[in-house]
Amino acid sequence: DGISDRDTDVDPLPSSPIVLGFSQLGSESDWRVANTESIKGAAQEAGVELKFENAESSQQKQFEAVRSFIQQKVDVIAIAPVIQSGWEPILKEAKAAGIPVIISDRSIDVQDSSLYVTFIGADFYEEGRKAGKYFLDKTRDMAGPIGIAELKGTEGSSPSIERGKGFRDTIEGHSDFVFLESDFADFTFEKGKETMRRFLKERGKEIKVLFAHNDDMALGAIEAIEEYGLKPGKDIVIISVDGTRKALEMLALGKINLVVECNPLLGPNLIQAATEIIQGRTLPKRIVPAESVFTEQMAEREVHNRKY
Ligand code: GZL
Repeated sequence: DGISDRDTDVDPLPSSPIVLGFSQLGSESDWRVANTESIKGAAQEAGVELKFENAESSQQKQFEAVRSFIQQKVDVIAIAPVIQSGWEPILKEAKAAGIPVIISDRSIDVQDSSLYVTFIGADFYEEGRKAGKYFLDKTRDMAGPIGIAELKGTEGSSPSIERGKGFRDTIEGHSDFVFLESDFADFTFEKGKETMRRFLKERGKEIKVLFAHNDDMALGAIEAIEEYGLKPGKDIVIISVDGTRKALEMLALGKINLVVECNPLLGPNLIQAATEIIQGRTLPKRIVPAESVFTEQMAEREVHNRKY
């Protein structure tokens, strides 16, 4: 009968381009800028029409962006959620409109996981554990009490909550350590510098270790530490997360002692997931990008590989 036995269970890509509405949470850090560029680049390469909205760290603006994507009847919605709570109502509106949702970068706290197709993002708890393990190694020969300062990211965001928990869970039970100072600094250079200035004013040389939840805050803290007259990476052990070029340059200079990688290049994963949803494929509920750690010894080689 001449009918080909074509594989009929996967729809061919629609002739018109896929329209993806993406609510990006902000532009607070080098990581975020790299993440945005990765997503825009991957969409362009795949011929996906990207509607991009930057919420400048406002969850309310993210809700408005998602609502506008629903009104425009986009094919898929993707969200990088600034904080993990409060997402049920808007996700129910997307579900009612029959538009699939992908969560990208940070995770959300919802009872009904059918409200999104998949979450593509790092294991922040594991990143915190990596920081804790390094901290234990690095301070093994230090006499206690070892004062810790912590620059937390955005309050209520999953990376900040999970990195802090992974770090604490790894070092608890070691009585030498004491958290002297811990505060939110929104993942930005400026807030990191300002907060570290305050920590030093209050605690000075008692601070032996700084755990910064991202590179931008660590870079700000380095300036505050040098202004104060101490040597970052020497007088204060500094651990950071992300793996940006600027942080690896500080690592090579010995001003940061460990950078835990958090990969921002999620664009290809996100575009692939959106395409597969439109093709009617089923996706895993969770997609975790590969990532490692950078030590001082690795810095020289690695700093030249950084794309962001
Ligand atoms: C982590 C990401 C965090 C980065 C920060 O996936 O959400 O937000 O660690 C960024 O640099 O601001």
